[in-house]
Amino acid sequence: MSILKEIARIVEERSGIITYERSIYRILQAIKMTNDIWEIVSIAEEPLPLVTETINVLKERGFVKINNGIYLTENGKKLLQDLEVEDLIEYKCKTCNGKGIDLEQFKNLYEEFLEIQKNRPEPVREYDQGYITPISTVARVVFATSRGDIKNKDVIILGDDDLVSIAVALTNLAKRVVVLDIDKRLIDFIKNVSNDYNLDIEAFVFDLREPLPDEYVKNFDTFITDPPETLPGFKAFISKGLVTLKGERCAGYFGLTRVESSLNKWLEFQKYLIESNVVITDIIKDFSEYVNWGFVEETKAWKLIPYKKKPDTYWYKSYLFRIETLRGYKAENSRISDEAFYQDVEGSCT
Ligand code: SPD
Repeated sequence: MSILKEIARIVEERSGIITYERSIYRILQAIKMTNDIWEIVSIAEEPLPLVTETINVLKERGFVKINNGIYLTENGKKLLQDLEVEDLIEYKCKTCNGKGIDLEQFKNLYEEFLEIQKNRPEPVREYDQGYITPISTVARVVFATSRGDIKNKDVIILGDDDLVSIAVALTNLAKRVVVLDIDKRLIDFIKNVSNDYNLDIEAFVFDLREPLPDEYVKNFDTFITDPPETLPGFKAFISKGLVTLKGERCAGYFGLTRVESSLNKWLEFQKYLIESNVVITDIIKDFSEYVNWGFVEETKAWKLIPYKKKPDTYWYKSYLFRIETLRGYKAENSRISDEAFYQDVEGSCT
């Protein structure tokens, strides 16, 4: 059995996450490029518990040593040579940072948003919060605008610690902006900004586990959300989003990570979209970068990492997805059990 296969088998057995030889190869690539655990997870694009378990096995086999970082031993360096492990170089556009949009025309909007968000409420663990950088929020809105989903449209945001509602309203393009969030601190903040800047945002405290009241059903052209990454959590948020849409050829936006979801889980998410008769029109890698949240020491990730150091770069990123409803699409407006929001084996950042 090849060494990659052997390690993959052990990691899969211990972590409970499907592990491929390529998963181990990618982690070796990442270790070749950086010593920082958070960066390794980010570069490898495998769920954090799979990465940390792989590092445990590599350490047991004498391929790496841990000293406030992950370092290859002489044996480890030889392993990389034998496997001909290559660097993973991203030839990303330096102007748009890979987002694929030009923000030049929205410079003023960005500066205004940057100022407004300075006093925003900080993320709390209870609601699995963790917001994206201001530039990521503005880019999301500009991207949706470029796809024709904002101008003269009724837009709803389901869960909004990213303050997307404020950025949408600042464009002055949407017909209507509605935001629902369980966190009263956020809704109060958005309402105050809306009053101060005359933005006309309709903001309500609402627990998305509950069925949506009639006034939000079939009333919007576009929904934007950032779902929890368990399968029930994803279904819950996306089906609620679909319920809000007026009909066929309406759009939805959401982010998905590789830190908390393996490609096998992505496949489950995509199967759900197909079953719902919804099509993915766009996927953009690392579109959103998350500002490191204050409660990292309370998370499963903290317990799993092999040495304790807080992240000092934006390591947690999500891909941006755009979907469209097609004829005969299905959406469910039911009550969702709390199970939806529990972490699965791949999650670690709550
Ligand atoms: N609690 C850490 C940050 C969680 C942010 N969740 C993002 C999910 C993207 N689908």
